[in-house]
Amino acid sequence: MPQTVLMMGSDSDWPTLEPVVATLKELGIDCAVRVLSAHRTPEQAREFVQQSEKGGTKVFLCAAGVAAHLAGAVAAHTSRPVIGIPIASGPLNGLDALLSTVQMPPGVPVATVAIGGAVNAAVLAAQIIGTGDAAVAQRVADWRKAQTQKVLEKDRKLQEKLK
Ligand code: RP5
Repeated sequence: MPQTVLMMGSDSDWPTLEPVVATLKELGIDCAVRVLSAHRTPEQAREFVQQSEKGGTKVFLCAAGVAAHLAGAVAAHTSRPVIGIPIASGPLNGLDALLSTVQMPPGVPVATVAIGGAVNAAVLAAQIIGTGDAAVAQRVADWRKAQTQKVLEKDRKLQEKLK
């Protein structure tokens, strides 16, 4: 089993989530990707979570839109960290999914990123794994340094244009 799994409520969520997999890849972390819904395939979702946990998956990333219960349902079945990604897929543009994902009862946390926060979900997963893996922690630190350099370069180019 890979170190992380990304579960999404529908394949219609995938375009928002491609950066999760791309960012995890940049950070050298493998990821299984599944379409499994808290409402439409509850038994299969539970089985997959339990198998993944047994297989050694360290972090679950769960994305859903509208009445977004996937991350919470997954958190109910594992004591591994769960990161929730609310998707802007309905008429409320993700505010419904944000509140459905973040408002967990005490004792069953879901670390919820911003609506559509795919990159942060991947970086957070890497940071969690990095607490027990020095190579991953180093790759996260390097990735953040590269991000800083990109911003400084953008600023430099803008200053050139404004001269
Ligand atoms: C949610 O309902 C999914 O995560 C998706 O964001 C939304 C719409 O799903 P589809 O009707 O496109 O399958 O459960």
